[in-house]
Amino acid sequence: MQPIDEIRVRLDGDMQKLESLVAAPGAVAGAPANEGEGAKALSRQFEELKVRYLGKKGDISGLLRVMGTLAPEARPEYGKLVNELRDIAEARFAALQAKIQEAEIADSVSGSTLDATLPGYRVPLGSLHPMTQVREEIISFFQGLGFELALAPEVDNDWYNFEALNIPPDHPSRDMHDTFYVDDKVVLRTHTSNVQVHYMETHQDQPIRIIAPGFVYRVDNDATHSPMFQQVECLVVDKDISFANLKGTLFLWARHMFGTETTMRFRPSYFPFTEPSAEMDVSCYFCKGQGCRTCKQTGWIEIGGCGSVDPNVFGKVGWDPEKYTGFAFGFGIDRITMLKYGIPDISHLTRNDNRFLRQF
Ligand code: FA5
Repeated sequence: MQPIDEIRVRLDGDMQKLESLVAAPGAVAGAPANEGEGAKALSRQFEELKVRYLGKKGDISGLLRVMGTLAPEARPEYGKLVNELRDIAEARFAALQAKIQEAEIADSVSGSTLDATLPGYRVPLGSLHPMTQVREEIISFFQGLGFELALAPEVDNDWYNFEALNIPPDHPSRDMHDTFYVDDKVVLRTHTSNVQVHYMETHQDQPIRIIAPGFVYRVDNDATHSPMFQQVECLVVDKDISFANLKGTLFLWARHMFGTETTMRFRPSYFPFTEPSAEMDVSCYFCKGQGCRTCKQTGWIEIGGCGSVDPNVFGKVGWDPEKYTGFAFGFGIDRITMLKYGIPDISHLTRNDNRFLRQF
């Protein structure tokens, strides 16, 4: 065991020397005219010493290399002692390295004009846009019910935005006054319902449960209408899906979003891609259905459109309407945000005015 003891004693001596150098006042900074030299020299010495003992060709690895020359019965004990020595060396080097780093930091601060007690620069903290908060809340609610996130293009073919959704060529929503055309056949999508066609085309003959948020575009502009706004679409398709499933799902969501006192109603409506179709209203969030300015004294606020998937749409995307039924709905995220936070004009949402945004 002699070589082990010899290295242990030598290591102890070398480490003590270096440790006392590090502990000596001013050792790290070196001579004032030569600031930093002391720190560099110490680091260099530290590295050299570490390599000498712990490097691949260092003294401690060297001890292991001679293991093969020992009698087999002596090897386990020898290996144990070498490993112990290596652990001790590693711990001492790690502790010394931490001390050198601390001393370097202390040195760089002392004697300089830096006042470490001054407060730091305050980094202004932003927050998520209210529409983003509402969108995330809606998505996470539906994901909790097992809906999968899906997306569709904002610039899309006539087929996906209109034709496959059973919207005939003479439908008013196809008019230049309502829709932004890129060319005869390409439009900025006017609703997120295009996701229904994309998804059903690519996921044939299987149950579907998706939530699809996104931007949509219409030639619209007043206090509650914007030319670019966000919708969120849901589509559920399976065997035996009924209008009651739609109502149940929306009721759960409305109570989650607007509070447990919320009630809702369905008004008969018309969408070419759902049959029957309805507009969904929720009881006014502000007056609890009593009637106020926000709900135009009606006690109700319209959230969006919904209905059972029209069999013609199944036919257009190659599904069997005898086998599958489904429901879909599409809500305006801008409107829901206005409702939730009492925002009177939709343009506040896109003006980028910090006085407005800081409130969320
Ligand atoms: C639709 O867009 C249908 N695609 C919804 C749908 C999906 C029905 C699936 C059936 C099945 P509508 O045009 O009503 O429906 O728009 C839905 C919601 O978008 C409206 O209730 C409103 O909240 C919002 N919205 C519509 N136009 C604007 C606009 N210009 N600015 C802001 N929000 C709008």
